[in-house]
Amino acid sequence: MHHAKERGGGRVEQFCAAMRERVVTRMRTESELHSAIAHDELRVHFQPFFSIPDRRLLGMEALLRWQHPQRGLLSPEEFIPLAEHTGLIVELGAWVLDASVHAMSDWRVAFPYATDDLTLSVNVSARQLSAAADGSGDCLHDIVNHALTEARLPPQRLALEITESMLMAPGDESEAALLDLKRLGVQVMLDDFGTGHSSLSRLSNFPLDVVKIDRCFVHDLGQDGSREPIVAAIIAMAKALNLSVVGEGVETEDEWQRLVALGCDAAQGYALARPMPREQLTRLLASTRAARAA
Ligand code: G
Ligand code: MN
Repeated sequence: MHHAKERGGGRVEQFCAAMRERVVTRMRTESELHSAIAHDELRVHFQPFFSIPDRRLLGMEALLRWQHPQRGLLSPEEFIPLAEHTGLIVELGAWVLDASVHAMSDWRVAFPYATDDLTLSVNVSARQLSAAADGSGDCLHDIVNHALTEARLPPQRLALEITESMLMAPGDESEAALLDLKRLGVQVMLDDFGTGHSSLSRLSNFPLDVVKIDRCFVHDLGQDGSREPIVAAIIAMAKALNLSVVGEGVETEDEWQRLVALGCDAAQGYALARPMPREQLTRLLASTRAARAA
């Protein structure tokens, strides 16, 4: 009896200890994230995307990384949900915009021929879009405008990646904020398309430029025929709406070939290029310039 009771109590205690640890880790991560900008621990990596079928560089997506002093290089999945939850995403998002727009601007100065028509895309979260409505700092329109002006980047060279859910409610403040941004002259890309709840009427009413097909539909394309009709339908729909289509998450030559056959406009994925630090993309642009000059 004595033993059984001890074991039972032990389990409860173990559970409580694990919960405590999770809460403590989360609180520590949150406070560390607060100071990550000041401590210069944030990095932007860039993942190129390419035209189909000629594999010409079209642009690059800015992807946030956190160089944590103890835990190493953290990917967004490990801290963005927390940043969204606490509202810190507004500050982080502004930092990413500023850092990546300045990088793009420097590349345009250093490699004018290789970069003239490239597009920089930056992910934007719903919290960023609705910020400032509650009086907490600048609105996204002002943050984007300021970054573009300061870096002297033409607005058309910047694309904001939003998700389907951000297009959902017509007439709400986030729609007004998006239309404001659009009036600045930036492009708008619909990210991870097909996974959210899209309203097709919103899709045709809102002035989008690009649809990015979520990688779950691209995965195993060519091996597993079941998703091909979905991809074909998304491409047909995008063309009918005069939007450009990017296939995300291309990991194999097979997947690339199917996107070529289906008439997709562009592709992004590990098979083409992985996200890379700024210096590595600088080298890529330098070699593009050499190739063009040759
Ligand atoms: O939601 P969004 O599409 O913005 O997500 C970008 C994320 O996808 C980045 O973290 C990037 O590292 C990852 N990613 C980019 N290309 C690939 C790929 O080919 N396969 C997989 N599994 N992930 C990818
Ligand atoms: Mn994206």
